[in-house]
Amino acid sequence: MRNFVLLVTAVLVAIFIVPPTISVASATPSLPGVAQSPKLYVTVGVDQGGATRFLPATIIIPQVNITLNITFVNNYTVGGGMVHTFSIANSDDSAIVINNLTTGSVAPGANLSFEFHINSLTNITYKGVSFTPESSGQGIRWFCIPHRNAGMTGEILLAGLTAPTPEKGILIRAYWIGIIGIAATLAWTIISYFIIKSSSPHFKNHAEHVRKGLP
Ligand SMILES: [Cu+2]
Repeated sequence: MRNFVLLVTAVLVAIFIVPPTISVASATPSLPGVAQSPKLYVTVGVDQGGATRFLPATIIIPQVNITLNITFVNNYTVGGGMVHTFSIANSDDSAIVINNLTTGSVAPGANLSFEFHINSLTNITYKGVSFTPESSGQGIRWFCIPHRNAGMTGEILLAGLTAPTPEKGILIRAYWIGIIGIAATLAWTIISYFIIKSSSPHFKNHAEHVRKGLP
C-alpha cells in the first residue's frame, strides 16, 4: 500500500512538472556572429485527390526578417501524376525569380528544397538578390507555373495580421482545467485512503491482520 501511495505521489509530481506541449515553429539561429534571425522549415505537398492544389496553400510566418526553408514535395503520383513548380515572381516585371520551369520543375514523386529570406512582406532575398514579390493581397503569392490558371496558388502570411489567436488561449486554459481536475481527484483519493485507514482499527496493521488469520 505504501508503494501505491508513492506511485500516486510520483504521478502527481510528474503531471505538475511536465509542461503543456505547445507546438512551436522550429527556430534555429543562422550563421554565428551574424545578426541572428530565425529560420522556419516548411514542407508543402499537393492535393491528395489529384486536384491542382497546394497542400497546405498557406504558410504562416511568425515574423518578418526570417529565413523560410521550403521543401516542395510532389507527392501525388497516381496515374503518372503531374509536373508542378513552387514559384514566386517579381511584382515589378512578373519575371519568375524563384523556381522557373528550368530550375523548379518537380516531377511526380520528387521534391525540391530551397530557401529565401523574408525581409518584409514586400521584400525578399533569394540567392543574394532582393526583389519585391508578387502580392497576394495580404501576403506573398506563390504559384505553380503550369497550373496557375487552374487555381494552383498559395500565399505566405504574417501571423497576427490574419491568423485567429483566441482558440489557442482556450486550448491552454482547457488543458490546465483538466490537469487541476485530475490532480484534485488524485489528491482526494489519497486523503480518502488515509481517512478510511485511520478510522478503521482493522486496517491499522497489515501484519497483525495476517497474524490473526483474517481474510
Ligand atoms: Cu502544378
